[in-house]
Amino acid sequence: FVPPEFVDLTNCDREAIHIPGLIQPHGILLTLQEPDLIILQASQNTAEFLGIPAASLINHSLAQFLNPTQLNLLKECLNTENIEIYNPLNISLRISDSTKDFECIIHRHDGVLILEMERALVKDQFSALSFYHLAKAAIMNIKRASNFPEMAELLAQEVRQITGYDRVMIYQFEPDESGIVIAENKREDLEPFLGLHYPASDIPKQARQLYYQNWLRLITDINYQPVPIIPRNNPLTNAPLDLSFSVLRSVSPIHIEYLQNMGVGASLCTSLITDKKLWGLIVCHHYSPRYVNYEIRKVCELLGQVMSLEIVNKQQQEFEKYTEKIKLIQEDLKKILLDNNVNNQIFNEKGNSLLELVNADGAIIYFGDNITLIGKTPIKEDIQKLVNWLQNYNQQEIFHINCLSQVYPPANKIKELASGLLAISIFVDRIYYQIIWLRPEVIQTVNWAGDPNKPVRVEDNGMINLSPRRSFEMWKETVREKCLPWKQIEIDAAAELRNALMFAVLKFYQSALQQAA
Ligand code: BLA
Repeated sequence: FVPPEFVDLTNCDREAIHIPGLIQPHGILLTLQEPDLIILQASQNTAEFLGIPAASLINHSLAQFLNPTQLNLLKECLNTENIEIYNPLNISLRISDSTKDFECIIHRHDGVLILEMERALVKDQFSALSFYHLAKAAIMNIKRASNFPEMAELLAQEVRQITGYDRVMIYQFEPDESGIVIAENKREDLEPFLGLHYPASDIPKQARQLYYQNWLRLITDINYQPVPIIPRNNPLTNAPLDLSFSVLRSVSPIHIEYLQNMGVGASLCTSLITDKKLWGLIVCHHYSPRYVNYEIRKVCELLGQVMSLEIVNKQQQEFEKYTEKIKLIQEDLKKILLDNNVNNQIFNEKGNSLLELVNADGAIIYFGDNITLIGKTPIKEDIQKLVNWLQNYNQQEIFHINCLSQVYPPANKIKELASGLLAISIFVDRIYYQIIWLRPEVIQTVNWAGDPNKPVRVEDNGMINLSPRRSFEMWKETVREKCLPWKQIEIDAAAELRNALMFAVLKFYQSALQQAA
């Protein structure tokens, strides 16, 4: 793993974001050795919160700051297996003559007890309702949705109402780990991000892995000064303290720069996890610093978890609906094939259905030497060359590819219409019967979030600046001359149409033979 100071674009996904050695300054972090609660490490901002410098706390027991009732409460909680269920613990520390109230969030990791304390706030309008009431009302509202897009919209709306953030987005990952904002609820004057597409590198692999394990993170003030933990290493492991499950973990400086470029002041982000996979995120942005207490964060996390289950259900339903639609189209096309003589005008009335069957933008019907074009296709001359190439070099019954230029270089000239293709072929009596579906380059089909005309900033020392713009440039490279991948259901639909075509062709030959005899 690479420490933040050595991160560049080539090793961005290896930045060790779980061991920054730093926390955000809106709370303090202590690591304790059980059972005597000896303080092993402390964040350097303890003086500000407790009036005692971090160095003076180390090797002392936390117990001296707790009255017997509080100490018993903490010990009782530490005796249970799942200590997290007690979070947040309301703890009052006795320091000199005064007491200080904290919301204390505890978990065990790396062999130590990690205790994070945030100032207990006087309840504001957002936290006046209990966890239970907030969550219940939101879930009831979201469940009213009659379809999946509506559900995502209601989720964004509820989360915004509960958190008071300026913008709440539901961000869904694509199979290539790039992502789309599929729902948004925002302050009216803000520019919308709905429908925009972002490259996978904006949320690198290790971050996605961490968000799969830990459902929630908060940045209360983008312009914060990170606070070091001393000593940096966990004395029990002699390695940097693992903050994967910490609530105060300091965020990657690259991501901070990203948010600064977006003009964001605070962010809150909850995972959506389905089928053991990070499906998406609920991303909240505020345009000035914003703190929400642990309870509100937990409501968001719970909504994320409930939604994750609902997403699986709804997606299954949508998938079944889609399968049903394809089936109907398929039946229709099969009937045409079986009721008519095979010729390349056969689908003339059903061009759209033929495209919809596999979600393509263009199609070529090549029966014998006749070509019929449907939808968006290159000019005939380019098509003839493509068909020749297919017949000479690619005689598979079903062939699909999402980067045609990799195997057929002249495709780079027609990438706007044919970056990828799906083809079914039948070869009978020296005659080809082919249907070839085409898809355009993905870059033409997505609504990406970047201005391609803006130059990439280059630093004085020649290093390329790490910015969202630059990551977009990188993403464009990864999708160059590629179409969206063909889904299995689409390939299967094509295969089934090939069976029907085969049947129709054979029937045609059989009757011709019978007539001849
Ligand atoms: C993290 N990047 C993130 C997160 C989001 C995004 C949502 C999760 C953390 C959070 O905000 O709380 C990206 N934010 C977006 C996107 C939208 C948005 C796409 O609002 C769309 C509207 N980021 C880069 C590049 C690198 C990078 C080039 O653009 C690396 C070279 C890194 N992003 C990066 C890292 C994290 C991150 C390291 C993890 C931050 C952390 O948790 O420490």
